Amino acid sequence: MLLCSLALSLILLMVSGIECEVKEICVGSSGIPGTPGSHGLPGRDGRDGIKGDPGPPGPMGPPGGMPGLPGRDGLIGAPGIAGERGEKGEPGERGPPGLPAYLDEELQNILHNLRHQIWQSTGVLSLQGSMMRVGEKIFSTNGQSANFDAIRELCDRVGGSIAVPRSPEENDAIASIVKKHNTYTYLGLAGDPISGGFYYLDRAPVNYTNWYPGEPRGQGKEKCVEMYTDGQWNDKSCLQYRLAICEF
Ligand code: MAN
Ligand code: CA
Repeated sequence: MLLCSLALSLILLMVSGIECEVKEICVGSSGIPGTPGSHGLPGRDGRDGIKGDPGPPGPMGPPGGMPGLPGRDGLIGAPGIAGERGEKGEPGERGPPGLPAYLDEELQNILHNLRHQIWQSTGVLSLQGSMMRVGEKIFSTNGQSANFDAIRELCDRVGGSIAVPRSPEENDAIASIVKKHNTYTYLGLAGDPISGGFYYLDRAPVNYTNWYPGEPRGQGKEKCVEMYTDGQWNDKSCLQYRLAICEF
């Protein structure tokens, strides 16, 4: 203990700048280390770390909140089905005058094609034997038989009239159809019960006949005329079934 106070005194003297003489210097062995001091106080908080990733969405909340605002309009839908056809409009104003037909190239083309198609169709129908052409007239049959009124209606319906020959050539043409089908036909003639004479259906008097010898002998009671397979005529009741032949 003495050694230490001397050493300390020496140090103190040197620090304070006071000169003095120290005559004794003591040297000893180091003592046993002291026990460690207690822990210091905790340090200050460090700086904030970097921001973390966003967390997963939370569970749906309980119902009962205020309804939200209406959403925006949706996309335009597919077009609807077409409406019913409207009424026909008023005719438009008259257009400017066209070209003379012979200078109208388009019209001439149409006419040329029409003529060609008619010519082809006529050829095909003639080959098939389903039409007989005599001059301007065409005779045709559907091969079926009916009474006089039904044949008249059939021919009217297709834009023709019941066949009636007005010349030997026309009579031959009808006769060839009758012969081919081996069935008598009615002609477009009507008997007048009063006069006993026969007329075309437009009431004009007949100017060509081909009666079978002795006919007409129905005395106004047989008001229709049939054609035999040899082309000769007979006055006959109108309710028989005869081959339907029309003329156009
Ligand atoms: C039947 C009918 C008559 C016809 C005579 C001819 O009676 O067809 O229309 O005049 O035969 O004999
Ligand atoms: Ca008769």
